[in-house]
Amino acid sequence: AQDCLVSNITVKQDFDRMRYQGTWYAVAKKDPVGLFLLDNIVASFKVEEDGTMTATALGRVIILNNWEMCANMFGTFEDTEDPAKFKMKYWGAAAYLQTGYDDHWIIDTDYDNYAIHYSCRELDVDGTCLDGYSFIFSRYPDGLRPEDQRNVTEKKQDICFLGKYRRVAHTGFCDTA
Ligand code: AZE
Repeated sequence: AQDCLVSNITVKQDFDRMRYQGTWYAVAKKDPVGLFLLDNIVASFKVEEDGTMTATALGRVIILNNWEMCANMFGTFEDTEDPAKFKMKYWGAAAYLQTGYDDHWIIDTDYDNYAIHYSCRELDVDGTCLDGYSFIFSRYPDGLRPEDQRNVTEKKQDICFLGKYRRVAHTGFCDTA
């Protein structure tokens, strides 16, 4: 969307939740306002027997008085009329973690290598996104394949977050949590 209107952002056509299942490593992220997952972010998606999509996520966080820990998060996805747009209800394994209800849009994915996620938490009065976050996911912890990078950059621009991403390190911090 050249105009950056959230309502003009296009998502993956005919999104197939079955093929989206399994492990995705966050390789880059655009942060929202406030507390957020820092790094070592790994998400795992699953389609339940009744067809509902669910996910777990791990990631390093710093909460309260500079307490560093691995957040163990859960999410359930509510379907909308668009198969690639969900509402995600999420919560932490521990009560002091975050709970929320966010948009969860799959902008693009080839299911086997990369995925671009988008969530706008707050719309501005002009219809652009005032507060949002996004993850670039890869099936590999080392990053994106070179052949996927151009497309991912294009999509970052389409969602008006180009230049706002930071690389997500994978150091093994959450590997035994
Ligand atoms: C996501 C992948 C699918 C499952 C979930 C995700 C989001 C999780 C958060 C967690 C924030 C935790 C904080 C704790 C102090 C999109 C990665 C649940 C937003 C800030």
